Amino acid sequence: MLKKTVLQKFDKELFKNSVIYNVKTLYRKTLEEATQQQIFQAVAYAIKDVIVDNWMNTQKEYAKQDPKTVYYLSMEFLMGRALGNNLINLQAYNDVAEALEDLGIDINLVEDQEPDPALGNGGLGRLAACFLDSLATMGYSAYGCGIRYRYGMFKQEIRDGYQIEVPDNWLADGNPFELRRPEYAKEVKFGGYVNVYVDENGRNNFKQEGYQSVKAIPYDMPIVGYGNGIVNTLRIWDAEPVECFQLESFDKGDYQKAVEQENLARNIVEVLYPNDNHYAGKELRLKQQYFFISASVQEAVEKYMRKHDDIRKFHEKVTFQLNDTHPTVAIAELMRILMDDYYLTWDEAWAVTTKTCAYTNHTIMAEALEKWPIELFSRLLPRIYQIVEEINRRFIAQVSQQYPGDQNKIAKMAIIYDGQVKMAHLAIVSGYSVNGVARLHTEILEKQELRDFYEMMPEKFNNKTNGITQRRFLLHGNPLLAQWVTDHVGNDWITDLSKISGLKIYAEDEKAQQEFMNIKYQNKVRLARYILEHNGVEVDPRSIFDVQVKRLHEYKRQLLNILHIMYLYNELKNNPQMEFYPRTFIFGAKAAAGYRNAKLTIKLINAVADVVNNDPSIGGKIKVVFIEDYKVSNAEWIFAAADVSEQISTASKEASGTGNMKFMLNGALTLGTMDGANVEIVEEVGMENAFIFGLSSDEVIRFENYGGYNPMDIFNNDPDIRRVLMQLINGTFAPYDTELFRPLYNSLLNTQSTSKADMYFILKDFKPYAEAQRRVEAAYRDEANWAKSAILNVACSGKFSSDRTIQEYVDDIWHLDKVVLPKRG
Ligand code: 26V
Repeated sequence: MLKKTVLQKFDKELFKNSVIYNVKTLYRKTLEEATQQQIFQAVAYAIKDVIVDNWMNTQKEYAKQDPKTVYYLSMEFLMGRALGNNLINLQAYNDVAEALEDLGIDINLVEDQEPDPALGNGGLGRLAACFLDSLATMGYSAYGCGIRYRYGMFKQEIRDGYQIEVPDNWLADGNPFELRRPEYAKEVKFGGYVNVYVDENGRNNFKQEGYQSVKAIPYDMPIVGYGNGIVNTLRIWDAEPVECFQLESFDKGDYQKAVEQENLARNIVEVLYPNDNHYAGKELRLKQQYFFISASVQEAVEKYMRKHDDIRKFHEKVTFQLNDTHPTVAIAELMRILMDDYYLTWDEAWAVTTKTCAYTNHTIMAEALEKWPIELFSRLLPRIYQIVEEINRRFIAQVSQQYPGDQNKIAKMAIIYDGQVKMAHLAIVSGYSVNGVARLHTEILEKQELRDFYEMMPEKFNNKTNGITQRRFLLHGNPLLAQWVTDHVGNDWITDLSKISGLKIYAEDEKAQQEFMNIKYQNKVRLARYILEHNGVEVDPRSIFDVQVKRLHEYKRQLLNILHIMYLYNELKNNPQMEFYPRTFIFGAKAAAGYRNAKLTIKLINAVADVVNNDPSIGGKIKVVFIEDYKVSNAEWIFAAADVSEQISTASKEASGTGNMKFMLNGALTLGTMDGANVEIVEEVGMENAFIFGLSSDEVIRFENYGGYNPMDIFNNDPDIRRVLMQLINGTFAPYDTELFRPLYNSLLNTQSTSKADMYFILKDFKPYAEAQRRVEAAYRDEANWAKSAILNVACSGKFSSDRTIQEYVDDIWHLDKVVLPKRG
């Protein structure tokens, strides 16, 4: 096809020719005739051409150097668009933008043609994507292993203020960056029964029979390291029916089975479960888990055996990181392969497995804990269930030995108990590492949620505070600020974010402050344009942009935010002359499709927006905007434009948060509780450069354990709060249906609802929040001081790079070897 370019020396003419050539051969068109989508495809293929060279070279070098490899096993990878990110990491973004300009093409429009690959829900999936970026950039051999969902996270449309879920057919135009690898297909078996045969050596051989199977086909996506020529692989598995029958020889049973197998293959990778933090116990979900895990583990073992002869040393070259409990069947699958395919004894297989698997916990929310009914688990995965039973039997024996006669310990710690398989317990018992995702979160795991396990095996527990990639969330998302940072401290921050601390000396520099505020203003203009285009709402870029973007969940307390806006609106109506700095409240959030209160909160936000935005009597001082379809691509613009970062979860509930870090990196000030990584953010930047309020996690946990909180007391004693709550049920924001928001009212006050009243302490934290918001306003009025705080936030964000996080995983858990590619000519 085309002569290959070497990445360091970008050849503009060659690239332009490549785009023109691709448009011709892909679509039989000239550039002038091609659609925007076709131009995107042509550009993407031209870039892929460069990437594939580096990809081959990297994998060849890995084969030669044979470094230890991490397999990051995850049900979710929230990658976001690839084109812009690949250009950034190839250090070719500006060159390509220029080359396209020569052709009369705007790179932004080309990027905008790419569907946002949204194979994840929220924090957990986006963290996986940031980790892959860091692993490649730092030269570590790594695979991401996941599922190639046909439909990713639904697209959100807002109609009449309600969320509508629209299917996300992200593969409709094809994915130019992926590579189908049928030669690495694997068979995955479900159901049937297990027979034991004694072989000629007198060994028991376990064989699954009468099963249905699915063929797993891997698709590889390149993960481009920044400026180092390294390209790792995200391997996502598609399902196809196994082709194994001749139609003539079908008897009735065979035919039935063939149809069932085909349906299994069709269904299994159809759609990402759009639940975040809520376990539903769906059979198809367990099928998805075993499907991608079995294929990934099989491939990891085969790849290892292609180069090594002793499977007993597998753990010296391979480690599996389990992204939450979703991939935990990997433990039993590895045991199965080692025993049934490689004839290791139980003890030998256990020795390998327990040195290979490590588990990350991402939430303490009880409703997210995965517990599979024995009936379902053993029916779907009969051999895997046998192995889990044996792990459980041996573990219980160990607990009984250590705590003789303590039945309660067994009840609390068993892997199989009360008719259920508890995946977190399996992961903790069978892995060599258990980590939380922020210091506070890990402490809560050790002292509360996983206390029994921590006491029994403290050496496994460790903290890995999350991080984010500055390449996507500053260099790509905020080019103006990125350039400004580079102008002041050089460009080392791109691969070593600790270098950004060099900005500290400019925090009080008047010129720097003005430049910073000017950049923020331009980013606010960019977002305002997006909002006008997509929402039809006009917002003033001179107002304070106060932003809460994240999944919608009661514990994240978007409801607190909107109730406070209702309160502010009441204040302004009461006293139109009061001092009030204009504010734009920006929300973005998807709600799980079946989560009633979450969806109703979206409706409430939009209902309040309708009233407030159209009330001339407040003179446009408050604007409320709900950004439709919050996703990685618009997130980049939102972070860049934010003044205030709302991180207001009920203390103890948000394991870490990573949005909080993206805001900080972009110079927004945190308004938040002492929860998750907020604690560490404040530790880095200083209390005086953030707005902290509300109950502490200890206080929340004390109320939860010992009672003593009654929201009705607050309702009765505080007229401001009472007024706001009454407005939920008197038609102020829903004159056509006064009962519309009753469930939200009930969740705060009423014991009619099934759960406790105000479980998330919204009323308790309301006045402290309002007071913190007053501090925000006062601070913003002092522009120089605000700029100083904002610059310090950027300067102190170094710790929150996922590069730092990954280095800690490497040092404490994975022990990977760093790979440096030899220089190429
Ligand atoms: C959990 C479940 C439970 C079973 C059903 C489907 C499903 C899908 C996703 C999840 C993940 C919930 C956990 C999660 O996303 N945790 C978030 O992880 C972030 C990265 O560590 C962290 O920053 C957030 O605080 C935490 O909420």
